[in-house]
Amino acid sequence: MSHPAPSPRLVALLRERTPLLVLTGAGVSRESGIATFREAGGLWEGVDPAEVATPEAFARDPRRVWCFYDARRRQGAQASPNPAHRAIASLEETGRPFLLATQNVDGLHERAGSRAMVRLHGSLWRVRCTGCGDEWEDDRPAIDPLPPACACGAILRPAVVWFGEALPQQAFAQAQAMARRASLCLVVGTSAVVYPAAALPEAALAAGAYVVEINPEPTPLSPFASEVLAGPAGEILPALLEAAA
Ligand code: BV8
Ligand code: ZN
Repeated sequence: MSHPAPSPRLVALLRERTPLLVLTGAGVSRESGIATFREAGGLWEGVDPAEVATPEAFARDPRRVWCFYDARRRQGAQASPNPAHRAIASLEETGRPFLLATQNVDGLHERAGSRAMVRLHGSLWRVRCTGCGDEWEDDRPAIDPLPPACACGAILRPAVVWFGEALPQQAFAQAQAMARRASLCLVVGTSAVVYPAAALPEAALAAGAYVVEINPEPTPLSPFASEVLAGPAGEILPALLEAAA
């Protein structure tokens, strides 16, 4: 399938050693077989986010929320990083100032080797106690019984950021700082509707960055992007790196 060729400006910027910010959403894991949220067949089809991705939903019915996340853990455990994750991981090895800010909680960027990264919406593979506040890695593919309990007796929650909850302060501040200094910002696989993550490309544009959207579909960001490469990230990103090699 032919894809749009990157502009000479984008190829030149990729070859430079100037600061680069990459922002990703669920679309970057699509080619790993993980459902996105807002597309047809996505996670929000038939499931109201207010029922499974808010603190109120969890207080009302922790087991129902845990079933939603446990299903995603099972799917995530079966998935592997795809060429998009690997291309992004290779971008941080160029020695330029680099940050990956992901909205994804599936852990595939980490498994592809990304290190210079922040998780804006937490992790599917971490749990937090609603009682004593302890938080730790828990990579069991399936948790039984649900909801799991802490040694202190309180129930555990997924350590993800739900609607109405603040993003991890340090992670978001790091992403904002890079948005302000980046000369290039790649926005990959996000519908750009969830704030404050969706404000990062706007901040990068305002600071004069060249903002490139990589997504098969248009989003609210598309009209403002410096360049749009319409296509699947697993094909577009490797081709982009090859063009800039
Ligand atoms: C906050 C949990 C304040 C983790 C998620 C009214 C009431 C309440 C809140 C609000 C409101 N109005 C606005 C808000 C704020 C709200 C918000 O923005 N709502 C939107 C929906 C209107 N934001 C919040 O509540 C945030 N917190 O504001 O707190 C505050 C401040 C201080 C103190 C206290 C409180 C919290 C936001 C995080 C919410 N958590 N999920 C999880 O379960 O994963 S959101 C959910 O959407 C995911 O986290 C996901 O990361 C995020 C964004 O979705 P995308 O990743 O973009 O995925 P999507 O399916 O939408 O799009 C996929 C894209 O990929 C598509 O464009 C598709 O075309 C493309 N694609 C498909 N295939 C490919 C591809 N691209 C490339 N290659 C492919 N192959
Ligand atoms: Zn506890």
